[in-house]
Amino acid sequence: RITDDDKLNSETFGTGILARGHRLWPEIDKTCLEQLHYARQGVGEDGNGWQLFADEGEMKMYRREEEVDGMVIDPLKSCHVVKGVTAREMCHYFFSPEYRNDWETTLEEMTILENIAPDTLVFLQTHKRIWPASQRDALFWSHMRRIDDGVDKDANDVWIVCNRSTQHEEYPPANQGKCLRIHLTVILVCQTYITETKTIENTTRDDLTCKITYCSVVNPGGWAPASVLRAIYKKEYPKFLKRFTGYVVDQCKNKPIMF
Ligand code: 6CM
Repeated sequence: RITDDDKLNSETFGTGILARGHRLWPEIDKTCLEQLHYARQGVGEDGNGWQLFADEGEMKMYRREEEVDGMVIDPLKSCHVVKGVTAREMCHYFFSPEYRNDWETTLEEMTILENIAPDTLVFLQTHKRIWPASQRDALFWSHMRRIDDGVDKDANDVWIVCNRSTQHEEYPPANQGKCLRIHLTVILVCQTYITETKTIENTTRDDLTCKITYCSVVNPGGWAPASVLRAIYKKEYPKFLKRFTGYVVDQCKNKPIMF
């Protein structure tokens, strides 16, 4: 059980202090750094094999067509720019279970299997069945942290949330044959930019710009027709990013800024 003292310790001593002793910690730490490096590479000057499939205002989404054993696992990379919120706020709403149902449109049910630390949770989610495919579930750890490695020199701060599939003894895949288990790796990287003439103390929401990179690779965990899957992704990913970012802007509007 996480107490208020633990939460305070995590704020004082920084990321991972409470999760560090956990069996998943080495993998969580390594995956976050790898995924951050991958997200920072962008899509390159000439697209580098990335195809732009959604281009709406500031939001751009790219994918690569990839298959393993006949299953579509197209990696996705997207960037967006949103005004009026911070990187931490964006990550807070993406990570925290209490808001997930407000913005996640494919969700049927969500359970927290393990509360490792205030910034590290294990989730089991069942997603809505999309005809004609079987229903899917996902079991994954989720970790949120501030990045302080000095790489993004122009940004005021950088926050990430990384999600990756894992196993849990009590919840094996295809339990009772109901769902196929998808395998996912997801990272949300957010950077806050503040109008140059402002300091943190006199910043208002009009001075904030949040740059977002969202990358995901989802293995559907069992055969699904490639054309159906690609059509679903093409529709659902832009819908998700617009809805989620709009939701965060809305939630933050009349609240104090959270850096
Ligand atoms: O990253 C997103 N959401 C996070 C919190 O829920 C988390 C979850 C990812 C699950 C991604 C599942 C996508 C596929 C769901 C439909 C499965 C149907 C398969 C049908 C086969 C034909 O990282 C946002 C995810 C937005 C996805 C559009």
